[in-house]
Amino acid sequence: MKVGNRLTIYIIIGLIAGIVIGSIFSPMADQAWVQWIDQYIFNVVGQLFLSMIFMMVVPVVFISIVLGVVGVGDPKTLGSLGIKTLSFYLVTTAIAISIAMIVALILQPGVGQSELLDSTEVEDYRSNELDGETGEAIDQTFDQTLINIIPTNIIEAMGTANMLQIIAFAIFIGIAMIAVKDKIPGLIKLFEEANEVVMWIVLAIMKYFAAIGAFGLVATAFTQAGFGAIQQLGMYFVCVLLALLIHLLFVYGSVIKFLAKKPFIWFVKGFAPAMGVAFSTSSSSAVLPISMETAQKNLKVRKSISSFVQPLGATINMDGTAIMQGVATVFIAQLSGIDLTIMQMVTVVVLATVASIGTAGVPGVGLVMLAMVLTAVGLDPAAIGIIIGIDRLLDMTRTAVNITGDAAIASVLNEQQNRKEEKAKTEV
Ligand code: DAS
Repeated sequence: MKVGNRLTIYIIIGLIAGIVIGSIFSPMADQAWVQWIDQYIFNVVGQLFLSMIFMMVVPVVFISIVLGVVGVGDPKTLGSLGIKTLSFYLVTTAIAISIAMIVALILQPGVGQSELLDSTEVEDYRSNELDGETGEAIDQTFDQTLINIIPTNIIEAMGTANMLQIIAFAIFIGIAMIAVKDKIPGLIKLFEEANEVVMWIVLAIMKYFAAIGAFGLVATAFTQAGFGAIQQLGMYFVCVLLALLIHLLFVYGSVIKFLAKKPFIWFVKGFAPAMGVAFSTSSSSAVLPISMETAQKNLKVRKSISSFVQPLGATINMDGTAIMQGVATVFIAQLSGIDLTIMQMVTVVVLATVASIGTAGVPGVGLVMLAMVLTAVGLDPAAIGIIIGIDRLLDMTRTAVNITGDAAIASVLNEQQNRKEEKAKTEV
């Protein structure tokens, strides 16, 4: 079963219908009948779809990475693939934040809007203790993030969908399976057969529920947030979208054209189904099985590369999130009448890159990490209260960019592997 063009069209129709209907309902969101429809139709349909794809994340990621590592076949090659992957991820994220800050410095979304700092949302945010996740995220230093990569209890890691720990454990298992390959033909076959089963389920969920699920998720988001929330923060909203678009078209466009040697239109058309589901779910982790299947089936990325590069990327590579953080930091500095120094901007670039490493791709995680970035450059983290209202809408767009970056890097590494194998053939 292929993630074909017809499915892409159905998903796009679902997304557009969700945006239109949600925007129509938004001004009436306080009416009981609208709340009933939102809660018992939009939300239920959307959450059922989200739960179904979340259900598949842990088995798909674990099985795929084990098979991906076994497919690479040699720990040394795996090591070089890992170093190239991490290098590409860090460079594109740093570029993303830089683009975001330049756009915000030029368009100045926060200048002349200092009254926003006195808004009730900021007070609410300041009065509530930073909730557990935010507080924990701020406290988690870089060394703790590194130490936490190794799971002390793999069942707990899987139970809590701790993606970095699941990836680390799967890599250990894969390397061990390479070492004892001759003694375990049945185990490798078992993983291959299990992969067929879980991927069939993922595609069935996509085929039968993606369009209606995307509609439900987007309709409820726009009913609750709606375009009304954007008016007050229009320039901020425009800055984030503009920076995301620049990064998508120029950075990923160049990566695909010059490094993956593929037409960018072909890449976007092939990856569109995953981008649509990422947009509706706002979760890189939830869409991971679909983004891997789409990259393998439509972008012709080898399973061994896709299974290693994309799960890693869904957790540590979030260019879209970094872009929001770059714009938001400059926006909040401008609201506060503060001109960020070059050193502070470099701190934002480094911290936003590091911040995205330890966080799984779930809805709203970027805002949680923004608190840490703001604190580090001496800005008031409570100012997040200003942008929280429209963050759900921006989260959709930046999540689609996050997973597109992962697929772009996977395509580059796949092309490099193609050229390596062609060169080996000509030398024979
Ligand atoms: N929703 C996150 C993701 O899944 C991104 C974010 O919150 O910034 O990638």
